[in-house]
Amino acid sequence: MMQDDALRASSYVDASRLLDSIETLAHFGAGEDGGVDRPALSPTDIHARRHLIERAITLGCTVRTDACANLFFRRAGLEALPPVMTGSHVDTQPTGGKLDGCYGVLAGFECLAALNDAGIQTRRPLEVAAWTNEEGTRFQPGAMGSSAFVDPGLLEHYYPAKDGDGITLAAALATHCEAFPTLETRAVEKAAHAFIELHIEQGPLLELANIPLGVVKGIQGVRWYAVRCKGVAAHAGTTPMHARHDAMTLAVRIRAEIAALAHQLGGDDTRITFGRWTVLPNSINTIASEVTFSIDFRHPDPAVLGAFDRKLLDCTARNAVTSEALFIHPPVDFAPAVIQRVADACHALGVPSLSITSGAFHDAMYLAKHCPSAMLFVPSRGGISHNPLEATDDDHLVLGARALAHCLVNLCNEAP
Ligand code: HGY
Ligand code: MN
Ligand code: MN
Repeated sequence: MMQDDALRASSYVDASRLLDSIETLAHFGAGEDGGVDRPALSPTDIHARRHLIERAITLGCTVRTDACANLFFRRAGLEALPPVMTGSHVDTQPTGGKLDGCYGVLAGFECLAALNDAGIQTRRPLEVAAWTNEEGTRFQPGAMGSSAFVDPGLLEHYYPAKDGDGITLAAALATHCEAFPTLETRAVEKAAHAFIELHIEQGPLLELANIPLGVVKGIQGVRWYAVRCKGVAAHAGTTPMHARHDAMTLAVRIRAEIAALAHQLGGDDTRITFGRWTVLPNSINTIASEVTFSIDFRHPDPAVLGAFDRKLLDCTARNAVTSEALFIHPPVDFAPAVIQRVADACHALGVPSLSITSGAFHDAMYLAKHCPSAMLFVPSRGGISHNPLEATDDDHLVLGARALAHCLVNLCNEAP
């Protein structure tokens, strides 16, 4: 009977309802280039959250939040057992797409609607989460909401984090409270039964393999640093080249040294990015007095990540510049039993799947500390993400939601 419910739920996933919900959410922060710019806890994020809250209420869910403005949309179960959770994030990169994070939240909503349409009651509650500030572009580090859900003690360290306008996370959270004054707070409960995050792959592997679903066994490790290089401001026209202390010249040299040591340590699996540069005074005709650049280093091997930390410290000390760690997370292995549920769902739908390790980090990396967790991927067209051109074939989006529904129902009906 339970297995029928899993297949029935997946068959009630409504393609046009899911695809329409993706387009509707994308309106909040929509750019002319087809992308989305929805910074965490910004006015556009607040509007998007209000839309989700209203939709969840029409689906018969209870809606709650927590001290980090995570949103929890819960469908009651027949028994007061720990819930099965799914979901992702709805904040985006500045030049983001409409699927990164949003797809996982909206596919969770689609599963709620499919269960309602199918008249299926599950043993356990099913709870869809929208985690705050996963991207970490407005406030560092990334995955703030999910990490604070798993370890509430982190929040006091997050409160002073400032965005580019000097607004603190604490102030942004207060604005969220003002926007939703009657939202109930989710009580801190014991661990959920399981967590599954459905997400676009954001890379090329599924498309290259021509396989529509990815069974994600883990996530590689990540390091974010800020490196600050000092110089001396001086006149661009009068200062002889030999007399300059140009912070940009120093920064470019150190960037090259760090890139070389990363590739030496990490080989072909190295992923290093220097994505954010702040130049002072940032004037065409003044030699830079200070240049701060970011490092985003990823690798699946914890030994390589540790060696990178040490060599970076050595490099910055030798060059008399400073580095600040913004985000450190080791590689994560997901729970075999939940991975199996994901693989079973792909098999039940008669769809080939590929076992994959995620190159991107996700909220599931923290939920894996809270309860048995795993992820499910659908292909990204051209492997493109964090770009307005981010896209996934409609039939893959629908297939991912069907597989998610299948997993969730089976997990929701597992005995204590
Ligand atoms: O950066 C990441 O891996 C995620 O997409 N925020
Ligand atoms: Mn994401
Ligand atoms: Mn992202």
